[in-house]
Amino acid sequence: MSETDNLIIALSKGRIYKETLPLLKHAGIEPVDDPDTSRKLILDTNRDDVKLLILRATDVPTYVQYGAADLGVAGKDVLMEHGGEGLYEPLDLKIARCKLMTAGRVGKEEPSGRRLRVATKFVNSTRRFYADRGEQVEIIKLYGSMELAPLVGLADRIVDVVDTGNTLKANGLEPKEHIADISSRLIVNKAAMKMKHNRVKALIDQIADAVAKSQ
Ligand code: PRT
Ligand code: MG
Repeated sequence: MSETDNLIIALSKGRIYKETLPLLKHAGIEPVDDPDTSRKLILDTNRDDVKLLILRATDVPTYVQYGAADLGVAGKDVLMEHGGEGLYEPLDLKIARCKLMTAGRVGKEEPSGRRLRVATKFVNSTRRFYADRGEQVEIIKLYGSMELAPLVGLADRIVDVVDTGNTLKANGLEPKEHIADISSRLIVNKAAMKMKHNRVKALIDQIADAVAKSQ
């Protein structure tokens, strides 16, 4: 890894890509391929030495941790699950904002005589949240469509990110407890921060400037 190697930035498709693009543009980086129409997973940019990796949101911290990408953009929800090993988190980008919450069926009481069952893909954050409150719960790991679990009796509660709350409402659910405010963060591989310091530092400064101007 050296100052002359490519600078690789890991992103996920969808809202993070869309909201990161203007920040990168401010830093002089513009993709030449469009991830929505291209099947490429490595996108070229207007800068010969900068490439974008398009990944699943939950995989972004892993690629950056192992140095397969130098930098990345990931939701705090995803970072709290990952644990942050091998990463610096120098910047809150204040994009893709939402809240991590518990939710359950409207008006439904907590079960008596047994532990609360909580379905989620955020098992670490969920374990920590209930442990901090001294509550013993049973956590059921799901990979998607958490909203379904309380409707079919799989769980009493879910833990998920909520933005407008429309998805919960449409499924007869309501938010219960607030766990954390979420936004996306710029993350940097620890070795890249040293070995590619000039370009990484310049990029962080330019993106910080873009964030400040966007507020
Ligand atoms: O979709 P995929 O399975 O590929 O992965 P992902 O859901 O992790 O990726 P993506 O792109 O959907 O989300 C990336 C990041 O955006 C998340 O890690 C969050 O930090 C952030 N974010 C912000 C959100 C939302 N808002 C959001 N509303 N992520 C997901 N949602 C989903 C939520 O899970 C629920 O299904 O949208 C639905 C709720 O929206 P409301 O507006 O109805 O409340
Ligand atoms: Mg999604």
